[in-house]
Amino acid sequence: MEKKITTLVLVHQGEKVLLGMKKRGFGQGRWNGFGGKLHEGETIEQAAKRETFEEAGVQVGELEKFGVMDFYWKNKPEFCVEVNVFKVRIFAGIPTESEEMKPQWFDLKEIPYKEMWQDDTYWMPLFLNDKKFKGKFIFDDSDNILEKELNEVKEI
Ligand code: 8OG
Repeated sequence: MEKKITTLVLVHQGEKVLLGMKKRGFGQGRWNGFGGKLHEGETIEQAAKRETFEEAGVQVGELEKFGVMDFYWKNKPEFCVEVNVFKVRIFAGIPTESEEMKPQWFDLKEIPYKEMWQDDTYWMPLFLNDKKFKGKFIFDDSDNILEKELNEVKEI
């Protein structure tokens, strides 16, 4: 099994959440939090902070871990992406466009789910209500969900 460990950081302040339009690579054309793969020797938290700075130009304070999910593709059974989801409430700097991401604030009532990964529709409401979760999703070749498992948990 080839497992890709990744991070995902969402800045959530009151009625707003900061998302970025992914301009290139995996997930291109979708709004998402900030994050990516770990560099050698990095912890998951270090990678989450580094990626958020590189992609959105903001330095984040405390990271709160909210979720862990495993993603599989039916036609690629030996490959798995683990996404570690963090919430950040405090940051320094001004969200700035990078080569990879174009950041934008969204009102919680106007989250662009149609332009996001399908699974976000399921876990984002838990996340925005401060609920922790674990999940597993299986996609087809077009990234449509074939199977899902999502559970709220007390501790992550
Ligand atoms: O480094 P790379 O561009 O491969 O990082 C991929 C980013 O996309 C990383 O932050 C994790 C995130 N991501 C997935 N799958 C999903 C998903 O299904 N939903 C969301 N919201 N983010 C995802 O890799």
